[in-house]
Amino acid sequence: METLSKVFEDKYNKNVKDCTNEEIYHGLLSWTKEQLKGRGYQEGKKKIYYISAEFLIGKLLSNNLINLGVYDEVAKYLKENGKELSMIEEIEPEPSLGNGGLGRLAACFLDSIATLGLPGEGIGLNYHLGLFKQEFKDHLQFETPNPWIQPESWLTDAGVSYYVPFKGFMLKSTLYDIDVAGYENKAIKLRLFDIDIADESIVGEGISFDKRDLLHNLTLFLYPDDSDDAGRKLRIYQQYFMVSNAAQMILDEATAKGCNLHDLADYAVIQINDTHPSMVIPELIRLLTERGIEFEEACEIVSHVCAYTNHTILAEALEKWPISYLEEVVPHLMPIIRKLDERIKAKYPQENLAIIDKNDLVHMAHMDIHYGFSINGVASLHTDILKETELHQFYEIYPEKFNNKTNGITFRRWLLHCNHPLTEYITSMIGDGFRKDSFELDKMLGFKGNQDVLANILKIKQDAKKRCAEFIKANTGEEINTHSVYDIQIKRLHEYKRQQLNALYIIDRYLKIKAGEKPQRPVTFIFGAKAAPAYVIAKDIIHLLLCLQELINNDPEVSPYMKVVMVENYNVSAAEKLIPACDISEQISLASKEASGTGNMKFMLNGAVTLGTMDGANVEISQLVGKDNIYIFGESSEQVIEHYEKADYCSRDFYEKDERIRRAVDFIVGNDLLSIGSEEHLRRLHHEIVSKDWFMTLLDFEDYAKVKDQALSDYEDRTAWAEKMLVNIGKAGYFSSDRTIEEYNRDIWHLTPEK
Ligand code: B1H
Repeated sequence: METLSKVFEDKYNKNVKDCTNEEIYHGLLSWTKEQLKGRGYQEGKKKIYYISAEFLIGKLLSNNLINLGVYDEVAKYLKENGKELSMIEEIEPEPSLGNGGLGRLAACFLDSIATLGLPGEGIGLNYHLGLFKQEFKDHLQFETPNPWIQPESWLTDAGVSYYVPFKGFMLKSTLYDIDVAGYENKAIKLRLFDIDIADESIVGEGISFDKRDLLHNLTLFLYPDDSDDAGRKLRIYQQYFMVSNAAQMILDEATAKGCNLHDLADYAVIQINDTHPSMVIPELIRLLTERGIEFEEACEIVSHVCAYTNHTILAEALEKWPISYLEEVVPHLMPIIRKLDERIKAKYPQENLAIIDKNDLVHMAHMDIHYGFSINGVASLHTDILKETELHQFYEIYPEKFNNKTNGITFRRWLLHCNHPLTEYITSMIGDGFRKDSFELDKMLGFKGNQDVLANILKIKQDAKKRCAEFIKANTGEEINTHSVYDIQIKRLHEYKRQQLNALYIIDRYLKIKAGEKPQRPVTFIFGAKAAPAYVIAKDIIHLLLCLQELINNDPEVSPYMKVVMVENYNVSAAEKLIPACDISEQISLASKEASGTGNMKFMLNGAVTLGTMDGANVEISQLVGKDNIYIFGESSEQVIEHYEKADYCSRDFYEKDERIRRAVDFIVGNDLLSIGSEEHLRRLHHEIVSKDWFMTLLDFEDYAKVKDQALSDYEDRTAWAEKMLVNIGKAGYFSSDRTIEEYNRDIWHLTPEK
């Protein structure tokens, strides 16, 4: 710790004892950056370039210290000098370069790529204001900018820039790097492109800004709202800026290593994370032909370099850009995209395989599938649905391209960092091998039936719940009972994720308590969710949850038995505080709609029991833990897909026939809530549920309520519950992103790990 002490002396001319927490944070930041650089980077002839519009990396200080293997030493050193590392962590701003699971997955993957010693990097954009910060006022969501970049930060100017051509102008990029430490291994880089002239002062009220002022707005926000034409075009500008920089850099790096472009696939493999980076395909072809390669050969080369991951089957998220937009933003790509389309049409005339459809829309995913060598889904059920339904026509012509890569999470952040007590306890039981080989967690299962171990696991959970209650108090002002069951649903707000189903259960329980049915143990229903700024119904659901919070928590007859808390500005840091404390993990999407989910894995690893549908990775979780250790409800994905095909689901039938459902749904527009909230929002939501309910909330309500009641009653047998917790922890090894990345490398990337 001598070099660290010296940092404080050199930087502030003070002993660490006399430094403020801010000074200590900045001292640690520069010291840690030096340590990372000193470790060196994973190198190799062939490299994986993981291109993604989102990297939801979270705060980096503690994670870097853990991966550098110095966390305990630094914490001890600070303690000896009267400082708390956990307080220093609070100083760090959280970058918000992602929305949710897709961005967080990319961040977990970088951690695992570095840890496994694979040469690679992430490529994305340096959004100055990231995703918006969420604020609640009058029980509504408001959005404000989240400026996270400070004069001293984890970003390092790489001294690299490129010119990116748009119609009528060029933009010069600047490249910033963030080092991502491997766990007890060298680092890799996250490379974020930016423009120097981005100007935060153009942001007006909330997060409004001139969407056409491209010279100043290009890298201001992550996915600014795409509810209008200007917003959608800005997205295309951002995407092209990202991939043109990436393609130029990839070709430069390969050439510098001796690549003659014909052999590009020996130097580079590109993983296209959803369709946001799909323009990298025509852009690479454009650059290769500019450098003297024939068009046909350029197509061939690119088809051996690019691989595509699909993260969703929701139609609105599968990008289809009007030709007119592309002509306006990147006219030089259109001749290439047209040729790519013609080649396909010549071979496969079916409309549903076309890149350009009869409405002049460019299907980005179709381009990826035709011109990439691999396409993968993110959980076994999701990949099956892609093959059998959504992308069946492609599976028929390219069966060999399809493969599954079930998502994973990095245990460094989602166990070692966020849950020190559990990590230490597991280590005391089975040693520390699980930190590098996650499957060793399986050894925990040997302690099933051991009363001491079960008691310890319950104690660790109880302590986590106490810490979490403090966080909730600070965030929401609400006091919660630490002996209540913590039932948690934290994820983006979307109708398919069905926060509204959970809300209906809460209303039903409230009505029961009002009618005199007092449960033996209280439950705290905890939510955290941001709604896309233009997603009206999602915002209405937030409104409902906040109104329920107000009503229930202030009703002395009910609040001893249940409370509702909606955490404001849910983000990675909040997740780290909530997940260790969770008893019941809500994973209640309509079956077939959640491609994988990764929160489900984080909860399981921290000893929560899942209440979920047979959707996404819940299916694999249930296979691993067995039916006694998970609560499954609702219709299967086959049944749901059939409902959509036959268009035979009618929510109004459920509403009219089922008294219990009708009472809960009508409560949304009853006097209790109308006296708290806004009539416009509540009525619109009520109407949506009764007359549309696109994600079949009412269909699954009864089973959900039954199974949830069962889980809450099983919770009372504390020993039996602790066994369920133990099994969930022990079986979580499969969901390490190290396993996922090993599979990507084995089946798709074929890189040689550095020892
Ligand atoms: C996932 C997205 C996504 N899938 C469009 N797709 C976006 C699509 O702003 N946009 O335009 C943003 C995000 N995100 C998530 O990916 C899935 O819903 C999860 O089920 C999955 O676990 C995660 C990682 O694979």
